[in-house]
Amino acid sequence: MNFEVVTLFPEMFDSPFAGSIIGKAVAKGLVRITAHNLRDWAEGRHQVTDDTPYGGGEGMVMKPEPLCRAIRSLKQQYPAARVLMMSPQGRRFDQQQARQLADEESLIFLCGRYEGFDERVRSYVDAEYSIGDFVLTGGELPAMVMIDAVARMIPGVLGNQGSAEADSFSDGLLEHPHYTRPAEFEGRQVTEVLLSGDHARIAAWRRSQQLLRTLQRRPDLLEHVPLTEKDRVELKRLKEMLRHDKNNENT
Ligand code: 4GT
Repeated sequence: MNFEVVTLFPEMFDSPFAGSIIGKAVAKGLVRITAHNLRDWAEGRHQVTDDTPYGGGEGMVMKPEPLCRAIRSLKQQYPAARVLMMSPQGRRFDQQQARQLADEESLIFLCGRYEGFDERVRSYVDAEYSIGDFVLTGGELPAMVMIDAVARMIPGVLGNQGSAEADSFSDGLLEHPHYTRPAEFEGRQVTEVLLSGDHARIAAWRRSQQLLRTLQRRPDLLEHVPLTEKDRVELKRLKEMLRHDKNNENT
């Protein structure tokens, strides 16, 4: 899969994907990440990419011509590519979209700086994405976040395919807790279930822990997840357990 990034700071993309799992996927040829300098598509001796806003006001606006030339040139090279604009006004990026975008052959990321893009660039864009309700100084970090989340969903990128399937959100629930050796750490024992070797019991415990975690930390997620009848029974038991714990808090 090709990730083409248009940015004023291409060097920002060097180290984040150098080592690590994504770096290995690049080495294996599963993923290609190319950062392009927007300046290369700017005109004149000074290769200006920004200008003052019409109507006045603070800051600078990214000129439309260099961005549109960049899009045209990259689309010529990758005709199937989807053009994604990084923007706090975009639709919220989530795991479901990471999975969907991983099916694409090529993605073009537009990273803004200053006050953002001239509005007319938006008509050359397929989708606008935000990674959360906060403002950053540029779209580069959001693009890196999206590239990491999408790339790890490509078959073969993660060593074992099971870990992508077990991720938080992959089944709509948060992940169960993880433990490794030692079995006792600072007086705290790993639950006997995980040491039992009884795979059915371990699976049931983990599912219950997923439900409990999600109930305690992200109850909003429970409104959309498909739950089995067994899940519903367990969830009811967990809710009663929590209600009972709460009633005993003040006694
Ligand atoms: C936040 C996000 C984003 C920014 C986000 C244009 C100039 C936007 C700076 C850029 N901030 N981009 N994509 N929450 N800032 O995703």
